[in-house]
Amino acid sequence: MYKLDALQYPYDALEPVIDQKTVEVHHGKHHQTYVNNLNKAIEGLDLKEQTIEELLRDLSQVPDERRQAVINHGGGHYNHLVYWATMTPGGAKEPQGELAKAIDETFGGFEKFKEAFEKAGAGQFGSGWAWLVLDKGEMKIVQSSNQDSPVSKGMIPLLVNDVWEHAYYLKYQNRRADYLKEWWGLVNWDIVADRYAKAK
Ligand code: MN3
Repeated sequence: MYKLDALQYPYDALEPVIDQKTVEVHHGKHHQTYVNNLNKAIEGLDLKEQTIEELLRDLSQVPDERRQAVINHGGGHYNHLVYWATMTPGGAKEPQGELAKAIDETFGGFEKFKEAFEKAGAGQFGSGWAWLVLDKGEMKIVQSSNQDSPVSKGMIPLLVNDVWEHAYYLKYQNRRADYLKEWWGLVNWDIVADRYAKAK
């Protein structure tokens, strides 16, 4: 059984970039529903106790007829955990140290990185995610559709933005690009740096 922990911050903590109502529904309803449906998807299976990340890293543990449900709802659980974690209020407002160096070397600077990341988010057709990942040690921006998670492809997520409409629609309606731009104000780069240090 997986369970959804409370956020590390109150529902209004991401204001004004993401309004309280959106966070309330996104965490309390959408995310909670993924957890509930994940538990239904694995009900009765003889799986070892493991984190959701470990489960998604090795989907061969899941029988064929349940696998897509675990990808959808397990991905829905895990992807949101990364999303909430990297938006924790406080922390550095831009990358520092080793992380900053890697971003500069890979993307030609922080501004260029942001541009490429926003492009990935805006260019994701329909529902999905924009990610900064390490793929076999190489830093990359990738997209994923629906609740597909890069961990199932062996990548290590460092940062993610949710571009499903439920993440921004109440405040931004069809203006996904504005949400992507404003969202930088929420990223806690200390947490991303920590993830990077652990991933290396
Ligand atoms: Mn979402």
